[in-house]
Amino acid sequence: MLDYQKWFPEARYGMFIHWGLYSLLGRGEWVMHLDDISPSEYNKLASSFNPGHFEAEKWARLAREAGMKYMVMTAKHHDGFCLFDSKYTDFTSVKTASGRDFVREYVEACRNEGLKVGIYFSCKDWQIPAYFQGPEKAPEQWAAFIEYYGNQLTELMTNYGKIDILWFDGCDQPDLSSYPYKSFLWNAAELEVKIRRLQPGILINNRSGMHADFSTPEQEIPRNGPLSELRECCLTISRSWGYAHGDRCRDFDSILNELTACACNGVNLLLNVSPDPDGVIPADQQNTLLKAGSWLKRNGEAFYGTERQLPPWWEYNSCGPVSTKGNLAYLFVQRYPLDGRIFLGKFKNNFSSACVLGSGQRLSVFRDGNRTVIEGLPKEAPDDICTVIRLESEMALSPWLLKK
Ligand code: H79
Repeated sequence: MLDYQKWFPEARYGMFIHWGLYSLLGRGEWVMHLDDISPSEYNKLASSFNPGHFEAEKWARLAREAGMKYMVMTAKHHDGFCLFDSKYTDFTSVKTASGRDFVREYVEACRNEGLKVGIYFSCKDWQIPAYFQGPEKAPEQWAAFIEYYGNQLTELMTNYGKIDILWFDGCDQPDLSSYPYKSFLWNAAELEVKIRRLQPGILINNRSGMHADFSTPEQEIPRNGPLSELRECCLTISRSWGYAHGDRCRDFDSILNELTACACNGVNLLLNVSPDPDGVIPADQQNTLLKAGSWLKRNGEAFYGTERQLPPWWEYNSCGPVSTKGNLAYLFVQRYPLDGRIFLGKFKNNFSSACVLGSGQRLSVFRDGNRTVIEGLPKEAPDDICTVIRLESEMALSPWLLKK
């Protein structure tokens, strides 16, 4: 890991926000494509996109209270509507009904709350005919499209102060969806030099053909892959990314499972919320996030900055999975023992001490042949959501120290 990347696994948890013109229709962010709405019809939405209750500060405060350390907002999604001021198009929130630069309000709110700032930018743009024609059928128009998109990136990288993450998406083209030279298609090499010059230390995801700082598995937590790679899994808190009527939020337990799985696998979690057209994050989404936040306040040490030192099957202990950090192991007790005893049959390490994370209550830990035994847990689980036990080992917890 390079120095400038080190904050990322420490931060571990971010808020993804899908919000734009499509939010008005309440059928997700792909509605223009899925409902086959023409640009001339779709673009009329801009005249009623004027959220009365948009307060970026509220989003950022919620993210902080939820235990998140960074945010990523859709500056432009596939529909091409820009939530920032652009010289190169009128199809922006600044030049339509609201007259507001939502990206500016958002970056300021992030900084006020001490959160790192991420910008999502879609290469795909359904407003631009050349995008559909592609570079082979319409080379000149494609070149102009690439210039347009490059200019907008320059605006985003210049006009909003320090940006910590650039999150590309949709960098494909209908006829060339399996085109092997993505970086050539999107002029990535040249743009990357410009972006990294304008924003030294920025992290760029792996979806544009640019040199990637981290990979971005979507809707799944990776259990394998190289130990050294920085990874961030993006998940929706409901079914949809963009706001959808009647889309119920997942319950807190399922989010807790994702948090622990990310901790155990050393993967960042970018959890998506879907503000309504008025700019309000639905109440059920807020509740789930805040519940997770209060659990993380007590147990965050087992989550932030953990490393994947253990093989994936390490998630299977009789009481629950384990995350690790240096010579520390954190046991997520999903199945709380009736008799106050826990057995671990897979570690070769000797543990020198054990305690309940959160309360600090000491537990006894000893070796019984090949297994580790933890004793002295109270009858009632100390944490009503999920108790975590902190184990200190004499040496680093590496896979080669495990029993086969
Ligand atoms: O921004 C979110 C998605 O809109 C975007 N990436 C995340 C972060 C994305 N773009 N493309 N894809 C995901 C893959 C394409 C999925 C599709 Fe579909 C399957 C497009 C149409 C069918 C998913 C399901 C989108 C609409 C229905």
